[in-house]
Amino acid sequence: MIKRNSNFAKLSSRYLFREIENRRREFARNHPEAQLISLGIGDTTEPLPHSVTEALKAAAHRLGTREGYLGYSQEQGFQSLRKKISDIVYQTKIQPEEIFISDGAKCDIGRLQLLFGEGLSIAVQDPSYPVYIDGSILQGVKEIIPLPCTPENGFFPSLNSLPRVDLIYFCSPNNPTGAVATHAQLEELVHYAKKNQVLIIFDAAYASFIREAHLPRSIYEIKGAEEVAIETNSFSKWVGFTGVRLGWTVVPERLKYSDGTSIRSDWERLTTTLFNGASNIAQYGGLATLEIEGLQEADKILSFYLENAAILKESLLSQGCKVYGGDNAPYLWVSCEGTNSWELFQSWLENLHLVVTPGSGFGTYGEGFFRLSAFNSRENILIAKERLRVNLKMNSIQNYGY
Ligand code: PGU
Repeated sequence: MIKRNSNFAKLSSRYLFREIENRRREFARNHPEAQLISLGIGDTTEPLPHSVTEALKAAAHRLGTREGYLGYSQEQGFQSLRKKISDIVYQTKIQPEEIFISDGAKCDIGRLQLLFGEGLSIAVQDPSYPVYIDGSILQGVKEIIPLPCTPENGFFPSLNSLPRVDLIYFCSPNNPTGAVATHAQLEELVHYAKKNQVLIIFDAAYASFIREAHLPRSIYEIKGAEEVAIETNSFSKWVGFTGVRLGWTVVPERLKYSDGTSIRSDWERLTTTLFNGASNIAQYGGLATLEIEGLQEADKILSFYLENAAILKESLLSQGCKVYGGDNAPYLWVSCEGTNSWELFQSWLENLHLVVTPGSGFGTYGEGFFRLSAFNSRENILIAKERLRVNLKMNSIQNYGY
């Protein structure tokens, strides 16, 4: 029979969020009375904006008519959607031809890993979104170098001592720390990449949460980034499309391999071969999001999640916890004061009936922290706040470990 891909043996047995879901389900099965609140996986909870739902409905309806039926369309996505993203997200700095519409950032990260193939040395922020590392292991990279991101370095890694790598993953606003890189920090990153001829994969999936105007929402706000960076982004968190599925990746024309050939043309070759385009219904939803009404409605929902983050942050700070993030991102990164993060996870599940994400699931430097997601109803956030108030008053965070 066929041999197993040996890279699977290098992965932990379950993907982080599957492991959390399994533990949550098991607890719920044994304690059906428990009112569990999930502050774990970053999954949107609020209904879609009205104007977007109307566009989705109309698109679905058109598919049921002879004149409006659409089959496969352009693999790169509707020209109208790429043009709108170019205008609104990138103020025309990025051309529609450089934008590839997809079924989400996670899927594009996987395809990028396929594009660059095996044998690479990569560097990854630690802690970081686990897909960068798990996917790289499957891809067969040679070496993974962690870039520690801690409160001490303001969650921005030191690049000085980094050995030669081919590729750096960088996520801002960051999952899980909620930190947003400043303009000066991204300049340092781009400068480093240019000087050392390193490619950056920049994940901007949470860019729409940035509220402080001076903070960059795209790597392409940095001069020269088109020569060193690919950017991936998504409608998932922006407008609640985690289930609808729509995202995009920018591969600039000016981005070249070491032999001077075009990375964009290989990306086009790969996506036309292995991807048949994002759902056309979802793309109409994307177009509606980019209209004035859609942008305003989406923004209200984003502000709502940020208010949730502020409520939780304020509550934890008032209990004396060390809390980071949450101001321009939907995640809080909380110190568990020396407690093992999986033990804290289990203890909060059993005692507080709150599901969190243990920091070590995001990397070695995530140990000693946990992540709280602000994606939830206000009602649940207030219940969670009350549970934290009552329980943390009686017990320090440490006492929730075993
Ligand atoms: N990039 C980052 C940095 C993310 O945190 C997530 C989702 C994605 C991409 C996925 O974007 P899509 O466009 O929806 O594909 N992270 C969530 C969900 C967990 C997961 O496995 O994707 C989280 O809780 O971290």
